Amino acid sequence: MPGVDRPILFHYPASPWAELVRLALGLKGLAWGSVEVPAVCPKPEQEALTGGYVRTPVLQLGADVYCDTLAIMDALEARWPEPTLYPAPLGRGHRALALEAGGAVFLAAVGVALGDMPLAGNAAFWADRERRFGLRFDAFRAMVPGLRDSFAAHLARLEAMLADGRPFLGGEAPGHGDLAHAMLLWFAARGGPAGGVTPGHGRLCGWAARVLALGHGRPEAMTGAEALAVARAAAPSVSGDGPVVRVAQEGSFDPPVEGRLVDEAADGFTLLRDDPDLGLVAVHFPREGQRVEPA
Ligand SMILES: N[C@@H](CCC(=O)N[C@@H](CS)C(=O)NCC(=O)O)C(=O)O
Repeated sequence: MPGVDRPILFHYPASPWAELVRLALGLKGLAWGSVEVPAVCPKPEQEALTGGYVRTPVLQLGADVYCDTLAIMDALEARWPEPTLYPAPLGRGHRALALEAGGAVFLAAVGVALGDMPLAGNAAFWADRERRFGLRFDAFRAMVPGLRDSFAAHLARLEAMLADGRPFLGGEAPGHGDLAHAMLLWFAARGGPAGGVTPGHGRLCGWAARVLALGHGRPEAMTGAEALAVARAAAPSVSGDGPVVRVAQEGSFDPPVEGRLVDEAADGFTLLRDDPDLGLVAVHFPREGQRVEPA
């Protein structure tokens, strides 16, 4: 059963941020446990594991849980350093590219991907996104033409970055930044065959194909209950004591995760939760995008 030696991913097939992690698992050639969760709340097993973090994806290694792709990439890189997600010459600079993919251009990709998605038949999805992120169907639909233009401008920028014939955004090898931007194109293609890519984007198509060809490694289906059993049987990688805090995400109304702040580093921090069912669980977050408040 996957555990500390095999990562477990909570995800759903259509999730673009999960696609970023699936590609990282492909780049590293890993076998992993695949727990499929719904695209809308509730997500009982994921909530039980994280203490309330319900965004997608989440990575589990034993009794350690990584929320947000930035924390997930660091965990994969620390445990399986080769092949690296941060190849030279950019190295950790790949993170800046990845952060750009999570900024305004992400909503532009959502506009291309979901711009024609009707309310009828998708009411539960739109209600979830309005309640949790304030994304109202009507307001979103009004933004779609502008979002499509923004995404086209972004594609032109990527094409320019590849103009010297480099195979990947940072040079000869793919890294975190490539996965993040290719995930945007992968998602945008949901909205139509080409996802805004035109024949004028000569280099972009080849680059996206090379990144997506990394594949997903070797997923093995498992249930949420099996993943919880792995956490129950394992001990977290960190221990100690610290102040009780609550962590929520900027731009979302999802409930906060509460725990003792036991570890802080430049790129992220860790809460330890003493869970009545699972025992001690360490929940790791990146710095970016998190609001930390005293409980
Ligand atoms: N900054 C987060 C963004 C994650 C995110 O926005 N994920 C979307 C799905 S792709 C999400 O959580 N949507 C609501 C949901 O899946 O419940 C990360 O890097 O993981």
